[in-house]
Amino acid sequence: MEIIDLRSDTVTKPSREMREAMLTAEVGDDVYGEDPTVNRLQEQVAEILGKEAALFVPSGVMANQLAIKTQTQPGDEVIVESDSHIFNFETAGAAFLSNVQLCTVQGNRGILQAEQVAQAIRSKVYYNPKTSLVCLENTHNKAGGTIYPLEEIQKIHDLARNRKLALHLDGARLWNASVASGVAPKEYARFFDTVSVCFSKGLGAPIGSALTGTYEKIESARKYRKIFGGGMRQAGILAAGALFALDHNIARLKEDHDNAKLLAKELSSLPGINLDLHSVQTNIIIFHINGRPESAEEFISQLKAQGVLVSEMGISTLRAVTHLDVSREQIQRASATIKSLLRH
Ligand code: TLP
Repeated sequence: MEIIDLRSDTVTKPSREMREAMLTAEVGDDVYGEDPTVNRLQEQVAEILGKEAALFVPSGVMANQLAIKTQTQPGDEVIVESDSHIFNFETAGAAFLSNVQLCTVQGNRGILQAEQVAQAIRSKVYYNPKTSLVCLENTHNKAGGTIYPLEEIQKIHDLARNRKLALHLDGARLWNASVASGVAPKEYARFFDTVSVCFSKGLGAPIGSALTGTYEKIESARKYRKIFGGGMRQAGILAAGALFALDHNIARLKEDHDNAKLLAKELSSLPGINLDLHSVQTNIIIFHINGRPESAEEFISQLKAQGVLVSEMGISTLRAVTHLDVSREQIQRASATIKSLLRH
């Protein structure tokens, strides 16, 4: 049976061409800073994001956690959106690794307004935690791949500057935001002190993320990367996959966005499914089932038996993600499978 895997855009496998680029990569020991391919990737990413420096890391979680570690002190507080990846899916890493507490603020489709952030900043009384960092997520995963409006980012940036807070962007899917909105990654990145980006989601590389920022912050992150166990040796093999992804797989994200819209439209017309079409702005579809099947878990196992994989995001909430390993035709087939399942 053919499997159509819509659980995440992380499930893609490197293409033959990407593997060839990895096979022929020039390598060296990156702990000594001597891997030419890693260095090239870091320079290229810094350039794309308009930052002084970039650090190649094994995962998106490590990039976010390094951003928190380098911009807080133990006992500080970090403002994040309630549905953010940092709060929900990073195994309490901020508490574990940086000894900080997270202050969650509920956004609208994952988007925070500057006034909400302003209200969450602690006043400077000695018994209050010190607010030191604000983290935004663009696109916002759990909200359904929503895009941050640039004007709101600018307002949050101005607020952060006035209140002397650092601002980090979890840009695991910044590439998607950029392709869908037409706003260059640099344009988003200029409002943030640090930005993380990922090569192993929509871009299809097997491994790797990067954290970008000033020389000073990235040097500090390099030290913590080593402490966290992320100092890699001949990582140029991986960096070559990421470079290939940057060169070949950004513009094509539009296909994933078109496929997501097609699937979302089909799903939203089905009785028994609730879906906010306005939130489907990139490659993620969050939808809710009401009544039958009774739970997301049951729906997932019924769909799996038909060869369609989606993921659970709550008791009755599911997520489907489009990516470079699913074609339009497969999207149509997945949609037909879901339709027939709901009819029975
Ligand atoms: N997201 C994964 C799961 O962890 C939910 C997925 O399948 O979408 N930031 C954002 C916005 C993410 O969506 C993810 C991964 C990460 C960071 C972490 O990246 P990795 O998995 O590389 O550590």
